[in-house]
Formats: sequence, structure tokens, C-alpha cells
Amino acid sequence: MKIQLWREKLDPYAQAVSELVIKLDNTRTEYRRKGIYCPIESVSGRVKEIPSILDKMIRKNISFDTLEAEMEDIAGIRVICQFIEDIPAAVEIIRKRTDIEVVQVKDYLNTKKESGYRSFHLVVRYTVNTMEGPKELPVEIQIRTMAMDTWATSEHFLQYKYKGGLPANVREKMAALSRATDQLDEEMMNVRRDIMDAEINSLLEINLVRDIVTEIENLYRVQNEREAMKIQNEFYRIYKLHDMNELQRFHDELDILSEDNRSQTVNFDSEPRKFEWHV
Ligand code: 0O2
Repeated sequence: MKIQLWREKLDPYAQAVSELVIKLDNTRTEYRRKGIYCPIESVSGRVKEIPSILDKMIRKNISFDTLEAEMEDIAGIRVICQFIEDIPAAVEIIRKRTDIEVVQVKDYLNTKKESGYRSFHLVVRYTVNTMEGPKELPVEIQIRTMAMDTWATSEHFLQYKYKGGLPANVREKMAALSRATDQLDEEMMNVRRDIMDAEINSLLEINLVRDIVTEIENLYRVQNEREAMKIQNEFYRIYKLHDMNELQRFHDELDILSEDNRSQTVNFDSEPRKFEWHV
């Protein structure tokens, strides 16, 4: 047997995982910046641990040399959704990407595994660029709700503890917990609309406040400090009202003033105009 260079083998998978986590996380940021509800709640990833790879190699009679072709979950991405209904939307986001090719679907969402495991898996092909050139790798993307994820994480630890298989009483407890998880997910759907509205409102506030503080900072750089302070104090006064309409009105006025100020700044022939905030 020749030497098996594990690090060399696994490094491209690590690259694929970090790239995909950043890309999918960025999609989430884009939605948030636009104040749109994102079906993806969080994204994480991992490279399968070597003992886990070894166990699977033994179990499935896979050799080191054929790992790329025969083991699809060495690189794993986990996409967490708040609600079951978000899962198809998250799948759509992934399917639409041109840098990911979906090659297989494993639907443990509608067909639960015997263990009680529920999740939607996509096996995809993704290309990383290494020093040796492009390398296409399989990546498993697991998409599930927070509740499903909690169950799977706990059950995964138990699998590690009971290597030979879970004892019957533990299996029964996990099956009962799996049913409770289904119920939680079902009931979460009843409050989905409310939670989505609340989330969108909070995003609107976050984006408005971000814009406002940026505008104030920009004005401070081109105007005198006293004027910028006046505006800042007015912003804090309005913020305390917790009134989105007022905050939006303040934002729009500030926008007009900043725009006005910018046009004065680029007009080199005219005297720079003093910026006045009328309160
Ligand atoms: P780790 O440590 O995350 O790598 P098989 O592995 O033969 O059962 P297959 O077809 O190779 O199944 O892949 P499948 O079903 O997509 O499973 C791959 C991964 O899905 C697993 O990797 C787990 O992360 C998760 N998974 C699948 N079934 C279960 C389950 O019953 N319970 C839990 N907790 N997770 C599951 P690994 O290798 O198990 O773990």
C-alpha cells in the first residue's frame, strides 16, 4: 500500500466548504440588505472527520483512491431554515446558482429515515481552483429546519456514543423526540406570517438606521461638527419614538439634505452653502 496523503486529499474539500459557506451567506446578506425575508436562516459547513470517513470506507468498501467518486459527503454544507415552507425556497436559491450543479436529491423530508432523521439533501458538483488547476468535487448540502437540526445533532452524538447502534430504549426516545420535532415544525408554520412580518420590519429598521448613521458621518466630514451634532441628536430623539414612519421621514429628509450638500460640493464655482437642519 502506498502512502495516503490525507491532508492533500482533504484540502480541496475544505476550500469548497469555505467558498460555499461564504457564497450562501452572502446571498442571505443580499436579501437582508434589500429588506427581503430570506428562507436561509444560517449556513455552516464542515469537512467530514477522518474517523467518520474511515468508518464509511469500511462500511461501504470504498478505497482511498476512489474517495472522490464514491463518497459524496466529505464536504458538507448545512443550510438552516426557520420553517419547513422555507426549505423548497432555499433549494431553489441553490438550484439557480450557475457555479453549483445539482446531481442528486435525497428527500428525507417527506420520507423520514427509520432513525427519525429528517432533512433535504442535495448532492452537488462544485469546482475549486487549486494550484494544480480546477478540481470538481461532490458536496452534500443538507437543508433542514432549526428543530430538525437540533434533533439530528443530538442523535449524531448518540450514534457516536453507541457505536454498534442505539439501544432500543434510546431509539424509542429519539423516535418520540422526532415526532415532537415534527409537531413543533407544524405549529411554527402557524406563526410564520407574523414572524416574517416582524423580521421584515426589523430589517427595515436596521437598514434605515445604517443609512442614517452613514449619512450623518458623511455630513460631519463635509460640514461643521455642530451641525452634524444637531442632526445626530435629532436622530436619537426620533429613534426613541420607535415609530418607523418617523424614522423613514427623517431618513428621507436627511437624504435630500445630503444630496443637496453633494451637489453644492461638486459645484466648484459657487460658494459652499452652509448646511442647516431645521427642527
Ligand atoms: P458526519 O459526521 O456528519 O459525516 P449513509 O451514510 O450510508 O447512512 P448516505 O447515503 O451515504 O447514507 O448519505 P446520507 O444519507 O445523505 O447521509 C449523509 C449524512 O447525513 C450523514 O453523515 C449525517 O450527517 C446525515 N444523516 C443521515 N442519516 C442520519 C441519521 O439517521 N441521523 C443523523 N443524526 N444524521 C444523519 P455521517 O457520516 O453520518 O456523519
